[in-house]
Amino acid sequence: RENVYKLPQDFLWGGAVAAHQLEGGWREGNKGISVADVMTNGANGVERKITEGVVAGEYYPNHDAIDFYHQYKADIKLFTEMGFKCFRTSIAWTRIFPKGDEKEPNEEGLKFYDDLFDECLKYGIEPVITLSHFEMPYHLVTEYGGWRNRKLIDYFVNFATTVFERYKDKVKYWMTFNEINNQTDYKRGFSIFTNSGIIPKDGENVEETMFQAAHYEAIASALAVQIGHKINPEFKIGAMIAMVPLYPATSDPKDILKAQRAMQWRYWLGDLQVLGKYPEWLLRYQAEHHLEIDRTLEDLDVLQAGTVDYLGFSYYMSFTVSAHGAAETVFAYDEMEDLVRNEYLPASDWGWQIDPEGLRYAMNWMNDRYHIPQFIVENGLGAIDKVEEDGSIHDEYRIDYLKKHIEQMKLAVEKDGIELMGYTPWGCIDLVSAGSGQMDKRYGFIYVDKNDKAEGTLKRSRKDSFYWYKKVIESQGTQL
Ligand code: P53
Repeated sequence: RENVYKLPQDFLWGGAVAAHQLEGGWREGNKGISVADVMTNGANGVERKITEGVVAGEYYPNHDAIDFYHQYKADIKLFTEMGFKCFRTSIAWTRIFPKGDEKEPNEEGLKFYDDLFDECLKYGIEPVITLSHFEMPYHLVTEYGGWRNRKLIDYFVNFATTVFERYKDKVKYWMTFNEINNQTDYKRGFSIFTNSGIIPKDGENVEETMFQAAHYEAIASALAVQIGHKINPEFKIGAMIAMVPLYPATSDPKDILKAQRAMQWRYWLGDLQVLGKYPEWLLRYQAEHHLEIDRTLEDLDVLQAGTVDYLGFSYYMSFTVSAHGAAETVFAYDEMEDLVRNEYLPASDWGWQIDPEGLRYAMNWMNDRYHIPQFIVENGLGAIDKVEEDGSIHDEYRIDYLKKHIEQMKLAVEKDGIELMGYTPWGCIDLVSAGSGQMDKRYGFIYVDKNDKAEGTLKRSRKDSFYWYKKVIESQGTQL
């Protein structure tokens, strides 16, 4: 490998978003209804509601979002001004297959992404594309029960094949499922719905359902990887994992073991996609708990044959676990019960513990385990921004957060020798929060004039971090 121990010349600096969080235009161009279209706004500490279809009188922030659907040209110009080398977004599945189970794609949706990618390429910006980012067709939920159903594999593969074929000369970097491992925290309705379109039924063993859904998704991902490589051998197709390292609360061996098992619990979907196989502990766990999973021998071959080219991941925070809480030290790890505060770390206003060194730790942990290139496809600080009288926005807290994380990212590359493809901070332009549905939880370098009550002109303006990030890219990360 050339350029080892420094950021490569072609390092992909950029920014990341997802279709449903910024496009709006929820009924335009024949778009169908997605799972994001039936989620209301929440607030800090208040979960979003998942309604039965779109209900009159409720507010659904993703419907209009920041109107990127109509304003993308001007927004991409702003990304260009910052010097972006890449732009990570997703293709809204419902623009291409409005219901999800059609045979033929919707041409208007395909055309929209042709234009969007052309606009990026015009400025030398590489599109980095997630296939499924919390926005699967809602019809697949109501008709098929979401990813409980093996049929979803075919529908996803049809979608993936369609867009691989269509954009094979425009897009080289792909990811299959966004934060596929969120659902290991299956007790949280949000995760299992946004990942897999699952609304638990009364009396359902949701843990079993989660294992089934995740299995089908891993198969769908592995098939997509194989098909993608046939369509264009140059494609780089990655997994996308929410990386939140879990630390032991103390040096008590019980805590150490708990933290180790918590890491295994949270990252086995990485094993499926990167190593192409189930870890032994998980097979044993499923057998012991009499979980019945539809998993054929052929499936296991597919997994093995469809391992990913790189590991994309998001990194925002770390967690700390204790074996001294409600649950005894067992194999299972329960995110609702086992987490404790880490007294060494500050937290954001939303309680996300800020831990730059955890990024370096996490990158090393993944490298030791997987030995494949990494791509930081999300990182950032959600915060309330204040617009001054003169229109300026002094977001030094955001600059401070990103600067410290980039420092650790560089150490992981320069001192630890990790191969890193790029860095795309989350929400490079303000958008709708996935977790809370808020606009006022902002991540952007670019401010968008719209608030939690849907008021505002949608006008875009540059925050202090905009000028700062431009300099970071220009100096290849040396001027922080
Ligand atoms: P929001 C939880 C934990 C870590 C990342 O999140 C998460 C979540 C889900 O809330 O999601 C990712 O908007 C996700 C993005 C999301 C971003 O992180 O809740 O891939 O869609 O917007 C930030 O502040």
